[in-house]
Amino acid sequence: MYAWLLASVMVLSLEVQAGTISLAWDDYHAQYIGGQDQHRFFVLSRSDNGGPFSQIKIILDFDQNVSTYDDTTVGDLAANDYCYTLRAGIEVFFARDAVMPVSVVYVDSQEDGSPAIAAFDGSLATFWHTEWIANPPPGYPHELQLDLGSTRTLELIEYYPRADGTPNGTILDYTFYLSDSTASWGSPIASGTFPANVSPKFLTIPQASGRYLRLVAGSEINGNPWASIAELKLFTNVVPAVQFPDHLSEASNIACHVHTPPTTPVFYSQGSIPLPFQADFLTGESQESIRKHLGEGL
Ligand SMILES: [Ca+2]
Repeated sequence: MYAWLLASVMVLSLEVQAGTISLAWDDYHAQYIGGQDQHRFFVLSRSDNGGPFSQIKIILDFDQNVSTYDDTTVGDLAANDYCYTLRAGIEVFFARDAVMPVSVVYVDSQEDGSPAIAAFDGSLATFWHTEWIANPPPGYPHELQLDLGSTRTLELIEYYPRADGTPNGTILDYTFYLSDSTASWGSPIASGTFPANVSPKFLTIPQASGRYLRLVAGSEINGNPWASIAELKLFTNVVPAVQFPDHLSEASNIACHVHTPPTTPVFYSQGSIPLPFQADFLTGESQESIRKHLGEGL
């Protein structure tokens, strides 16, 4: 197995694992696009066995600095070649389908008047709040489990903190699980730390499906013992409206898996301009094959 990469706008690299090609990139340049109401995304395209590049995935980023993607749709890696290229763009708005929870499976704590169902009743004016009248109130971790009614694929979770001007209960550390069984949650689909403010939070979910959604909240933004959610909005079939900044209008990175590697490093140029790619060669493939892939990739 072997990989090479060509870097300009974003460095793109890959590693081959069993049945999967794992891509990673440095999105340093992409950090300069987007704004308060505009979010980054990446368009990943793939060429199979020297064929034309076609889009295989739009990877939503928001402000999460997403920099990896596992392509599990590849065939036999010992017999096929794959090349990838990645573009960065700005999301302006989305087409997307809402996934509506149907019931609460479990909540560890809820105050009278602020039940867990208020976290998905469609109103930002109502919210789930853990008990706060009790002395002392129950502390973290707090947990919420929702039934989506059937096995669903989630691509996007939006967390809206309280909209009434108080930050009380706004979750800082989070872990989400999605499973068909509340007895076996598996690995988290998302885990991390939200920005410590009351702005809406956006989480992209790569290739996850299940009937039950579980949130384990680890802390509150001001260190208080409560958790609260005005709305937890869930979406699938998310398609951003694409907008490419001029300076990122062309993909100029490429990373390839070639099933029969070359024996020695080979360097190429396009016209008189040296190509800034580096190669890690393990065993033999012809220079013509590398040239072929490189030429078609550009
Ligand atoms: Ca609500």
